[in-house]
Amino acid sequence: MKTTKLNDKTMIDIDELDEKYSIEGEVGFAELEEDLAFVTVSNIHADADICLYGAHVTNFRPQNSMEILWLSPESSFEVGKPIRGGIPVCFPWFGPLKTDPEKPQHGFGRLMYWDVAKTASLPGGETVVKLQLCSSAETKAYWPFDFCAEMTIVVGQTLTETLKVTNTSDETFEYTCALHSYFNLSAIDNITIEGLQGTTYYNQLTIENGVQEEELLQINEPTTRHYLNTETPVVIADSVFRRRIKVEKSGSKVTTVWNPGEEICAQIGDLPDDGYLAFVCVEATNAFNDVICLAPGESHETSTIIGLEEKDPYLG
Ligand code: TA6
Repeated sequence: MKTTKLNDKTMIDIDELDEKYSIEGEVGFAELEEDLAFVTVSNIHADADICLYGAHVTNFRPQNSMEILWLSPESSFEVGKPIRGGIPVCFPWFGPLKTDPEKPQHGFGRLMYWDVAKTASLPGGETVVKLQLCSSAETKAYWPFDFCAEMTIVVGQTLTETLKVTNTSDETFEYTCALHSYFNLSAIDNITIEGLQGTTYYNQLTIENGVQEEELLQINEPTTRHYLNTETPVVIADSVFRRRIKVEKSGSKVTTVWNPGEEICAQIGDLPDDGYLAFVCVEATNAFNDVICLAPGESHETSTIIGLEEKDPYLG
């Protein structure tokens, strides 16, 4: 029996997961990256790895294509620390918890093992992986509410990730969240981001609002912008990788764009000093003026859909 350490009390049985949820030639379970348990998906459309710790997609590579997501070569893969890169799930709060800044930044969703609820193969060849994190004594040490969070990941030509949160308690609660995707770039200088022109953003670094006048956003300085009241798709056009990554979303009215720039990057332990050159984060966020409030029994879904734009103008 092969097991992976979850925390002091619990172990994950990889063989048992394999028996219950693997799909021959398509879905498997493995300990990758030190001791963490992953779901590995490979189908006619794409390959993806999903770490059960954090319900964290670390790789997504459509067939005949390069990796879409960026994973830090210096990421820790250790219970208690978040994975750097891929798609961290920030839940049930985004950024620091205002009422208690001692609690972990971006919540505990990325710091806990999620259960496997289902795997399935769709008629079109896509693969569905459903993970679940419901309230427990462990989550209540951070946050007092009863909830059930379900992460549905569909690996196809696009990667669709949906976080559905249900209030299973008898009181109303609020939460914030983000699907904090890191995208793999040839270099930050080679990209433009389309889809945000005319949108008001909260600049977290200057603590003021601005409106993006330019049609194309270029990142040439540290950037933490939360674009407000926007649900439009964003395209990251990379002139050297010659590809356009399309990031669509639903259930989120804030789009966050983050790149730390050189100085801050050098201070972040799990990023290489020049790591800021290799990625940009474009995130489906619910925070700021888009806090989610759920009455007992209510649910909310936040989705991000990531893929390559079919028509690639770089390729003619
Ligand atoms: O989404 C942007 C942001 O909140 C930034 O402020 C920056 O700190 C980033 O996320 C990374 O946060 P992390 O806790 O993963 O280092």
